[in-house]
Amino acid sequence: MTRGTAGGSTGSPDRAITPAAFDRDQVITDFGRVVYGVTPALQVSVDSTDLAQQVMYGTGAENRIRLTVTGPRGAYSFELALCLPNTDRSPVFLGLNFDGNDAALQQWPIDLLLRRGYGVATAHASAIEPDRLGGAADGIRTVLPEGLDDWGTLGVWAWALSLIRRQLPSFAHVQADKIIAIGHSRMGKAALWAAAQDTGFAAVVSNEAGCSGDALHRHLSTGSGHRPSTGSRHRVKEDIAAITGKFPYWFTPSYAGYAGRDAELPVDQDQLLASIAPRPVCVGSASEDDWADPLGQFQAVLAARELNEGSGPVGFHLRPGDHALLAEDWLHYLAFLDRHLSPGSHS
Ligand code: GTR
Repeated sequence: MTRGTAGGSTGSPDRAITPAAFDRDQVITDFGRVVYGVTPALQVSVDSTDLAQQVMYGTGAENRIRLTVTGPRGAYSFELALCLPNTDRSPVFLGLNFDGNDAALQQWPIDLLLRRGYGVATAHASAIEPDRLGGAADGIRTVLPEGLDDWGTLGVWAWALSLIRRQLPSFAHVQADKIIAIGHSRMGKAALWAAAQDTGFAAVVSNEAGCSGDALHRHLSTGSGHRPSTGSRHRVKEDIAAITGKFPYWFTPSYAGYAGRDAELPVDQDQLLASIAPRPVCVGSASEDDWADPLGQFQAVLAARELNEGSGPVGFHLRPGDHALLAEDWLHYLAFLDRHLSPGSHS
């Protein structure tokens, strides 16, 4: 099967591939090659240790677990927080957090999620690979084979999400085939990339992932003004130049080569969303969220629905307000997943 834009040969700002030309495997190969870095095939072993720190909620319990990943250059540990409702088996949201597990469990509406029959698993992204230039020298990569320098930190986080996803069924009451990748902003980018590559994720929720996540590149007019804002294009706060200027290490080095040439990228984010079908994808946005680019997100969702030809739901919600993952957002995601995760999956 061929794709209209593989290899970026057209360079047309208005290019979009047709459903007939859509090739999921090629899309994933291209995103690895050009955007996030190719995920290496890695042989690691994972052990879990119960840290015996249980907190009881009326609706369930929270446990802390140490995951130890052993690779060719040694062992590396990080903590996982796992909250499960008082049900036989439950679907579980799995997402990385910005500020540590304690902060995440305070910020996320755990009681609500448990009450609705969903579990939550989370780990601190920077405990896996520090979110800074040079962070690779202090994170999980230090126990993996040397020479993985073209692999972006978003790619490492996505790989870690898959690693945790595969570990979760070893804990009682986790419904193995109902693990949902979730993330806000940069963690949403990682969640999408994880779910695109790993079909073991049952669904993905991308909250305001924006540039290089869930917003289209091909319709934007960059803030630096090198392309006029005409037609369907609109100005955004963040484009490839901006994001690779601030966070070069999130991506494979060649991505920065598309700075100022966003529309020439051989892939676009609608293809990432469409590659997850038939599994459900839900995108959330906020009207004042300049980072996420609500219009670009909506355009990506519409284009993804066309590309996947209805083979899987791609949801969208827009709420008033700014860049954040709020209880209100979780309510939308619960409603979407109650509807689209296969029935009878949880009580
Ligand atoms: C910004 C970044 C955005 C988004 C955001 C966040 O600085 O440029 O793409 O990821 O951070 O993660 O909150």
